[in-house]
Amino acid sequence: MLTVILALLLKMTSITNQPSNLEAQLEALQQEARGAIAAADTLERLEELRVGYLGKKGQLSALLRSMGQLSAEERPKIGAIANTVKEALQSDLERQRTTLQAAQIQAQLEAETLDVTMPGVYRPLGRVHPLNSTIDRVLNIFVGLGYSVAEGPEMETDYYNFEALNFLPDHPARDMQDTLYLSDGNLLRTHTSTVQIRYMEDNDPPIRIAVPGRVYRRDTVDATHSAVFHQVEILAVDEGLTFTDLKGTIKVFLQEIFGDVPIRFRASYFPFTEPSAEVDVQWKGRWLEVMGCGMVDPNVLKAVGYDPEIYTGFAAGMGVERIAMVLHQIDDIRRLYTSDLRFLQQF
Ligand code: 2U9
Repeated sequence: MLTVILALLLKMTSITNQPSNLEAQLEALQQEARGAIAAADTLERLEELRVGYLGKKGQLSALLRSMGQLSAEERPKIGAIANTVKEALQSDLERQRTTLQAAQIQAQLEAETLDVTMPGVYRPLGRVHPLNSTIDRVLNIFVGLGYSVAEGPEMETDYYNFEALNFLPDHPARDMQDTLYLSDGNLLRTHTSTVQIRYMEDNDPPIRIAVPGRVYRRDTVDATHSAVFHQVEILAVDEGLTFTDLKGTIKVFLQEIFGDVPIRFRASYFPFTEPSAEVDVQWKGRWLEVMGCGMVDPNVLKAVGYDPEIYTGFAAGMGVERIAMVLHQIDDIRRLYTSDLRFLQQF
């Protein structure tokens, strides 16, 4: 029995070692590999095939290893055939790689094609809000007169909003404006005059500043009142400034805004100015109040360390909403805050 098995094993090994058999295996390998290479549809698959057939641990190397058992005359012959197979497969792989790469580039080009005939994306054109365009116009006029623009915080202390501006603790003017107080004792500024105080603390005269900003009051909202609105205030402090300088400045400003319209000054009262006035313009046949003004009270100058014996100042303030409403015949202040495009597109 053992002899039979041994004889069989010997026969099998001798068969595999026979040159004709190796030649046939090489032939079969070549056929199979060429078919697989031609069928490869991705570069990754092609690389897998290259490693599988021609790699160090590939099928061709495995066949070549068994060449050791061939006779000395047979070895070069089979070696030459193996080389031909190797070269054939290499050239097949190279050709298929070129084909697949070209297809990949073509697919990429097609995917990235830009259709210049497609309609564009519609983006509605924005425009400047009438409140902002009014602020811009007002500031531009004062910048043209030599003023700088200054800004400051909306949350303030009692000192900057009232005390430094000559509102005494029991001053009736404190009741004139209902203030929004915060739980920590701070408040939301009721006017932008707080910024002028801060500016004067930090700068020596002469000064000329225009201050735009949001202000807060405890007001019931209606067609002409809002709890939050915008002001622009101006302040000039120098040696020898008079009420005449104030009147001239305001006249130039109002003419720039409203054109050549009649203006009038009416005596008024503010804690921070003395004397004080309100200013009206005649607009479409009616007198309309558009701003307030006055000579800075000496107590305010003293509070920031300016000597009122040397310096005088004038100041003025306006509500931006009011100016915009008069200019554009807007009947309700709330239209300025509701972002209704039918309203906004008119500007
Ligand atoms: C300092 C000193 C004085 C600013 C002034 C007015 C008069 C005024 C109102 C117009 C309409 C406020 O928005 S409104 O309700 N303003 O009438 N404002 S004088 O005076 C100042 C400012 C700062 C240091």
